[in-house]
Amino acid sequence: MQDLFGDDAAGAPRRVTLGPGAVLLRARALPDERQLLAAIDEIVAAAPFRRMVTPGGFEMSVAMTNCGAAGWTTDRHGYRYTPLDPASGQPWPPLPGLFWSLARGAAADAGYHGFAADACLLNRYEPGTRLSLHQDRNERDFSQPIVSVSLGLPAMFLFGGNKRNDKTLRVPLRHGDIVVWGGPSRLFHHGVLALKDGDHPTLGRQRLNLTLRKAL
Ligand code: MD6
Ligand code: FE
Repeated sequence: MQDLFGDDAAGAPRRVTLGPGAVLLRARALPDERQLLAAIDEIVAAAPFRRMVTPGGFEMSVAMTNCGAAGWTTDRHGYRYTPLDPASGQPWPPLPGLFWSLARGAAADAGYHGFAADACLLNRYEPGTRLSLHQDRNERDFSQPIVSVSLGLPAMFLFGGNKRNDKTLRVPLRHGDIVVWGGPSRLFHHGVLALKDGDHPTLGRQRLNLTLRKAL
């Protein structure tokens, strides 16, 4: 049994299969930590985190922003990718080369060769915030995987199946972990439980998540 649930033991696997086509690469982003955080600061200076509104009229608890050729947004009119940041009317900040290359490398490690991200959604969780079970299906090409980078406080990730009420696996995600999924699990439902309070050495009382996609 792989160590999905407990604390990292010495020699715990750095690569864990979560489901068909879905792989957790523990600590895969750690060598790039400092440059990632510097790039995030630049993005957020140009396109600040904001709480978006769902088509149903609810303000999301998780704050979001984007970089790349298109950014994921939601408002009263629906979920979609837009080339401009609706808050500024300007293009989203460019996708940093490091994001592109890290996503390409992690995808290749998981068996997806030639991944070329063109968009990145940044999520910011503060204690108590959560992301309810959803599918990522606003991208044009479901043959391409999504690469997800976790930074800051740990979170409990829920990884389900094609049906909303399929049983979910609980996966603790920690600073530096990368999850790659595509293929048969590309449209699996997933979510994040309410973030527990804590104080991360570099990020303080928050968790950041980057999801790199080929949206267009
Ligand atoms: C998060 N992640 O980890 C939320 N979506 O904060 C996602 O919603 C997600 O990790 C698609 C693919 C990978 C993900
Ligand atoms: Fe998602």
